[in-house]
Amino acid sequence: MADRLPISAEFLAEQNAALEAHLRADFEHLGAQLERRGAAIDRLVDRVRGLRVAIPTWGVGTGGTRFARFPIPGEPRSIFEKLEDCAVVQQLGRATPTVSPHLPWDRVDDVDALRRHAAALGLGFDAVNSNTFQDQQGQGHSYKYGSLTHVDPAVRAQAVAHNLDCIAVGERLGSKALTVWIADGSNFPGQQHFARALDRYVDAMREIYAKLPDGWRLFLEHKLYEPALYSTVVADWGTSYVCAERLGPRAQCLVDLGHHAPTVNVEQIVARLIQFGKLGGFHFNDSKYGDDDLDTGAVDPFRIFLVFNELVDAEAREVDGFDPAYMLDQSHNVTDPIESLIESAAAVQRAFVQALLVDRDALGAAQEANDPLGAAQLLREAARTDVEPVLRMSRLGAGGAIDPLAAYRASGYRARTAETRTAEPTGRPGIV
Ligand SMILES: [Mn+2]
Repeated sequence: MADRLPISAEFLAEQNAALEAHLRADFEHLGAQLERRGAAIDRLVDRVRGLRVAIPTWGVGTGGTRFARFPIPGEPRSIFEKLEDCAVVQQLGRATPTVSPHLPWDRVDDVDALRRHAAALGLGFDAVNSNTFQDQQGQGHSYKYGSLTHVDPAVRAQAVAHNLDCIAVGERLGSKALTVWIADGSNFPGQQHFARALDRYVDAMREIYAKLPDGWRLFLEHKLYEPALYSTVVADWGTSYVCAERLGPRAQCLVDLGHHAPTVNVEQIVARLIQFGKLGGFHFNDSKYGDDDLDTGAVDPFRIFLVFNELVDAEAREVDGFDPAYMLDQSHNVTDPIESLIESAAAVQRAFVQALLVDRDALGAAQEANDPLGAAQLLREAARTDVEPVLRMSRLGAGGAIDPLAAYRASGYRARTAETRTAEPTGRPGIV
């Protein structure tokens, strides 16, 4: 029972009351416009309300670069406080009811207490993320030269054991998936044997896959480069696909939008993975140069629209087994993470609704008729539709804030946490 919500219902009602009349007028106007295009606005509200985007626990801490991190007052110091911040995002935006935990950063003695704490805040748990990209205190073997692909079987065994532990904790939290991203690779030509390293990865992942509980999926997250700067073992979607295929039907590929070469056509990768039955889910973010982990839609909102265009297309075609998991994966270096997460979840919703507006019959006809401009125009028409009233009405109906960012700023939440969270953080705040 969600009985410990951080923002009071009275405050929310007050905030919404000031905006509701204008929202209803805007909604009616947009509804009439969309009706002329054959779309029912109430249906869009229902659809967006059904969209769920998980928040990573590390996303509510201030991120940083390899140069510096600039913490803000009132940052969460523990997983319990991180969940409180996640609850604010969910309470106001109503798009993010689950949290994706990370081990060992979120390790606690009493896992059941953590689950109860989340439930009291109106939150559940999404995919568990393992970490074999850094060494932990007291760890037997170092991951300096790799984890699941390390040349030493003892290191690989330790990394496998950690992933199995993540599954065990995830089961008690109510998770249904394990996401594995490894930092393994090399910094020098010749340092690592490409084929042997990948063989070791598949063998180690087989051990993890074999222990997946019923109903669980295993997500393989590829990444082009970094922290390894010459080669990465699971560098691209093709490698990821082959590994997922070798592991079995419950292994699927996870697409982090920032984990590709800058010129790669990500929406086409998405389409391919859908076609091959291996699209597991997403880590949403945006980027200009590399894995920048900027806010979703901040740099190129058309790109996320094009990704959702593929997702909505797959759904419309009722592709067998199509059930991608959505999560934000960002590093908030210069913003209040709560604000970034609120806006990013809305960016995902916006792209989804706009993609729903694409006239798929007309698009198919334009493709068959070799009408490039006509096809592109159908996408542009959908992408430039201001669907904000749909998002706002969806939030209002779900008990959230019509304008979640404004409500958050008016709530004084961060100032309150700055007063209460005064001691030094015990854990790592965000990704650096
Ligand atoms: Mn990611």
